[in-house]
Amino acid sequence: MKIRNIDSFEILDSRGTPTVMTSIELEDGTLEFGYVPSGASTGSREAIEKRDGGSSFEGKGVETTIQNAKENLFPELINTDLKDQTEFDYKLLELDSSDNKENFGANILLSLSLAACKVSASQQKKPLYLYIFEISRSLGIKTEIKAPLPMMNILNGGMHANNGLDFQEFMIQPHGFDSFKQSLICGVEIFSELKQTLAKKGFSTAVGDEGGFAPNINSSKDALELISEAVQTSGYKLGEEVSFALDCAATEIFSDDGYYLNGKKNTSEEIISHLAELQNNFPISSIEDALDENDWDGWINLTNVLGEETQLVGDDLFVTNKLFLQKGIDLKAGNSILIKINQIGTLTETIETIKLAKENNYKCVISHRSGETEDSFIADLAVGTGSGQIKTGAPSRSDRTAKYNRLIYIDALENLKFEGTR
Ligand code: 2PG
Ligand code: MG
Repeated sequence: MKIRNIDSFEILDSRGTPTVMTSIELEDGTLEFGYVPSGASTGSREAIEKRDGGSSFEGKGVETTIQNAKENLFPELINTDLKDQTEFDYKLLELDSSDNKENFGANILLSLSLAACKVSASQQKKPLYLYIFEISRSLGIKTEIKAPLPMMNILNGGMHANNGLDFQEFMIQPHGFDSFKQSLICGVEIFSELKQTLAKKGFSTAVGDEGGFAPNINSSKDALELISEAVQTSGYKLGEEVSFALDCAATEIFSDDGYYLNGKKNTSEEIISHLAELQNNFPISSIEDALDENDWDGWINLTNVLGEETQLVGDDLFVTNKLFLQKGIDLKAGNSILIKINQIGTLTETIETIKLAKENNYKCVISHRSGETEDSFIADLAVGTGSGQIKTGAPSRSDRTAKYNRLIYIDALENLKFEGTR
């Protein structure tokens, strides 16, 4: 069906930073919106998020970026036939025609790509996750719809909090359950028990960017001890029902000469030993960005040492880009990938990367950004691509719970298969 109109708006993300929302209206009046998230600890190879510079919003405004798209991009799309997501996304790439989407900005392109997907699903009266499932199948992913295992970031550090924790995310994976809902309930109960544990010890229970607590502590061991205590007091079995997942976001602690933990310099071998030691003391099932985005040799070593037992997730390393994922596959660096739609900038490319991962037995974790919106697209993406895991923050703050709530709804409708056990 033909596109009747496209419009874009400068809105705010969960940190109050401007972002893009774009509407696409079809000839029959069907109207949907694409919302774009934004990261704080970004990989240098991510598709370009275009901002205006200047003085308003400390240079982070997107009004001029939107104006440019209205004048030079939208007229090329209005009145064209929106038949197929892949065709539409490839057209966006052709019209942008730059290497990393710097011409119009990945934020503009993603807002269009998501709006196109949502408006097509609505027009065809299909639930979004089923429409995404169809696209996935058409791109060759052999999958079924299923509920993802939540990876809940209940204790925040790094760039997402102003405490002394060098690692960015301390997550729980409630994997020992038969359904998504039971797994979620376990996560919620541990989160609320953690609040009591922190309060009893005199720590702040204020939350960081992803809804997790941000107590003023400065060691990973202390963080994991506090969470272990909360797991045990809430009656769940550590290791059997719930494991830990870390996002070290190591690109942020790396500078030319090494990795800095509490001001002390470490080599990549020392970081690997540190993680191995943490793993001897705590049930850590998954580690994301253990090393810097350019430390490929370190990643190969890490994968040799920990990869047999541990999910090693590349975020800044792969930036949801199949070229870097292919490099990782060839080098045997990591064994899993974080999937962030705005790192690559179109839905088609996102799904192509998921396909490459699945074909090479790399696990996929669909992920939010630390700057989110109320949109829950990634919940449908996780179900529709059968990706198996989702990372979308603590069960706190609507920008995070919107995704969990959408999953609760889809699960209730579809009685989704849930592969909780790792
Ligand atoms: C990450 C993300 C999301 P940001 O590093 O994995 O948790 O953070 O969006 O700031 O890059
Ligand atoms: Mg990360």
